Amino acid sequence: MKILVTGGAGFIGSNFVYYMLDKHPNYDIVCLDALTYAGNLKTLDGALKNPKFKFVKGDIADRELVFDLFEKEEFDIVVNFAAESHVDRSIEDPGIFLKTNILGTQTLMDASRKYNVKRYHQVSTDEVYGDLPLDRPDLFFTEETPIHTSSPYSASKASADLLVQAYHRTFGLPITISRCSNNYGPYHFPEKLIPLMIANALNNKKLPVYGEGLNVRDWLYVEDHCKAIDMIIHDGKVGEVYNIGGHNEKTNIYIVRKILELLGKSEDLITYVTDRKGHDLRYAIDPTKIKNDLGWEPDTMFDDGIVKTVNWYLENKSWWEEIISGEYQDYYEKMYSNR
Ligand code: NAD
Ligand code: TDX
Repeated sequence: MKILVTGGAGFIGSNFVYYMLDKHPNYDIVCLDALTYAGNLKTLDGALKNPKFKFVKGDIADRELVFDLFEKEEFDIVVNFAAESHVDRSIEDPGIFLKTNILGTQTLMDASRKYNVKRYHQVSTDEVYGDLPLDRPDLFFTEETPIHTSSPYSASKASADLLVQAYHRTFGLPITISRCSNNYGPYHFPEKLIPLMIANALNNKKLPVYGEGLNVRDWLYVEDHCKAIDMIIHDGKVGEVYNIGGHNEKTNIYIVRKILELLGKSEDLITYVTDRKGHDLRYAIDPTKIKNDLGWEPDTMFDDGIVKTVNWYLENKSWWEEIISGEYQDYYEKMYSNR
């Protein structure tokens, strides 16, 4: 079995590469990644030592490169993680989100059609469903919830999902789609809530909480997402969408306080800043379908996962310190100074 993992130098893609090399030692894994600001080859150091793993630098929207790669490698399965993934950046500059997330997906599917890939799996997000009200804890996203997006990021992901479903219906491309809730764990890029708060707290910098910190996210340990995708590409039904989430809803302020507590830092570091434009209130996944159909359930509960994550950032300071010392400084200045 040969699997193409796009975006494998990013957060979830790299965790998936390690998960698959460990779980299926006889599979060949090829990673295609453009190494944008969010991609980091050092993250794949361990995988690069494995003869069953190969890294190719390239853009998923580069047709010539993608078609050449598919011709040469004859993939059985494609798992597309490659994306622009940060909502705040999509509010600043939507264009690259449309190019990578929509046209990149199209390019990969065109190549999958031409070279008869047996399964094209699209890694999507719960953000395609929009948000839920804070005062209706009885409501959850199911696979039937209508697409209803808020940010240029989520609109680009939803566009890609619709295109993936159209390629299945029109061309018979054997696709599956997964829509997961917020992930956390090792190799999470420090522009996102949890690693940003850990890095800032360790550097005794202010922790910028948007609005009142009452927005709710449904957090899943990254390895449980990888396990779900592995199950879907092997046993999922072609043409289907699977929601992934572990019923773990927390307000942002709860997360920030928990991180401060685990690091033994003062809550005086918290600062409330101007809210994100169009800020989604609450995400909450109903994972009944993947539980019933594939037997998936999460292994890591939040109280353990957050301790493991904080410890990982303590033990791997060089990984994130190098990232935040570079162009990230300009990004941080632009997004957070005078906010
Ligand atoms: P990330 O930003 O950490 O990583 C994205 C990776 O894609 C990087 O390695 C980057 O270099 C690569 N990439 C970007 N543009 C590319 C291009 N044009 N060609 C090739 N490679 C390119 O993102 P992540 O958090 O790991 O998210 C991975 C996927 O999972 C995305 O599709 C995202 O929408 C989805 N998702 C993420 C979450 C989450 O909580 N992070 C939750 C649900 C779904
Ligand atoms: O500095 C911050 N302060 C803050 O209050 C940051 C970076 C975030 N927040 C808030 C905004 C959100 O309510 O924390 C929450 C989480 O923010 P992000 O980490 O940016 O994640 P989110 O916007 O929820 O999107 C994530 O989950 C779904 C991923 O980045 C997406 O790629 C995925 O699809």
